[in-house]
Amino acid sequence: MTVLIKGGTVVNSDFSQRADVLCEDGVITAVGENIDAPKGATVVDAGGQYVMPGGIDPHTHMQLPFMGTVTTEDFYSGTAAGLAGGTTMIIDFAIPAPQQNIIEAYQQWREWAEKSVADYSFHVAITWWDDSVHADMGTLVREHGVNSFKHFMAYKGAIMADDETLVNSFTRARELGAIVTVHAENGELVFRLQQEIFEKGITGPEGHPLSRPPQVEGEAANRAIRIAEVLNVPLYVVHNSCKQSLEAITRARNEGQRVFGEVLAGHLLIDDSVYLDKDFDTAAAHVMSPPFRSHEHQEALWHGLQSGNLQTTATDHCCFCADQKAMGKDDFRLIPNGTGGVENRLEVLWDQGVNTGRLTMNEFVAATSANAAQIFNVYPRKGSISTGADADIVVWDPEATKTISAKTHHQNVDYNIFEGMTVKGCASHTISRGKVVYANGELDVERGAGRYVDRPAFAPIYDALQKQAQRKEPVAVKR
Ligand code: URQ
Ligand code: ZN
Ligand code: ZN
Repeated sequence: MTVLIKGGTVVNSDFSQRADVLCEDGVITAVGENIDAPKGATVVDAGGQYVMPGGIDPHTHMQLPFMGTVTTEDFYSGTAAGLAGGTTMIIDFAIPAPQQNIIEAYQQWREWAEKSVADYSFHVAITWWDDSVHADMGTLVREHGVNSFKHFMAYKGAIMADDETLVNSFTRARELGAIVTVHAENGELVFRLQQEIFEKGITGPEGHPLSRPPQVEGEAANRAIRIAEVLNVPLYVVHNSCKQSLEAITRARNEGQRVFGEVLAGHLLIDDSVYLDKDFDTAAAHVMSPPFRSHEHQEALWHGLQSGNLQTTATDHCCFCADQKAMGKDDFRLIPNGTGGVENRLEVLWDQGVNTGRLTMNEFVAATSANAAQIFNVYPRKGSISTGADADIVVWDPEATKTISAKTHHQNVDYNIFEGMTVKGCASHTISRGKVVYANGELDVERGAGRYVDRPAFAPIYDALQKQAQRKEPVAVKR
């Protein structure tokens, strides 16, 4: 399969250039002016458009069993919806139940993901601890291309990792040259506040944000940062929603600690007024954790992206339909937590980020693709328009407009948190592994065409430092 993308402007995270892009057998083989189309090539006219690395969404939950039900989006429909919005890779989560063998869980998710139509990878959650978890983390790094381990500091009584688990897992990750990631909310405080609020008689969705105030997130983010600092392991904080967690990350980064922050498209654009909607379905559709916050936090999060203290954007695509959300009709604690967005992330961030001047196009590429590729160690294979990179590309029409709606989206869910938003700038073509899979509003995907992406560990700093101690000479540890 040969595709020539002609007449566009290539936009990478670090530079832009007028250039054609030639893709052969799934790989970018040439980037430059006036490339002639080889015989039989598919030619995409990118005149007046931008040619960017396909989006990488580092935080999704396709067909996740959670809170007594399963998300409605599976790996086939979810990766297809991503392609319709210019996202060509997701990093999802294998989440073992407590006491479940972590490799068994990883294999289960690998099986579920075989139907994907775009590339995917997995963070593996550490939800419990014993010697087998210690050993299996090593197997996952060495034999399965896992370089990131997730820890939910919330969800007490389910998948919450206590401090002992955090310390054990963070220590092990450092030995293996892996990065640790956290869902930063203090699960004990959430549990207590949920009880108090429910017992006061607040049972509707409006109780959800009241039980998870920003302070609860700021405390957990800072705790994870301090533990990572003492144990000398790189840390990635997922779905920062508030000033408090951003301040904790900013302080650590200013002191040279290797901490990264993610922000969701939803948390940048949507505020907590959604929980006051009198319609249960509308309010419940927005129940996710951390919750949407008051407007002051959105501005702070944009500043976090602009300042470089937040590096990536994601969606935390975790979809439940109205009948599932209704499980919490009389008790907000039972509303399955999660919202969608994998199809809309790039277009809403372009509209509210680039069109408003908050972000340059290059910063947009960094925040939607390149930074995630670098942090999770798949750059420049992913996240770059360059010779030798995978041909995962989005052709972006800055003049095209669309109005987002659940009535027309490709996501398998009956609600869209960006419902009614009109955006200017969206994908006209998406190329996945060198094939045109989305063009002019139509998907042309193949079940199972997506591939699992191995993510190599970083230099096992600990081993290097151990050897250095024995050799008494400086060690140049490649990151
Ligand atoms: O916490 C998460 O990231 C998963 C369980 C999705 N749900 C959510 O509310 N964020
Ligand atoms: Zn989370
Ligand atoms: Zn999540």
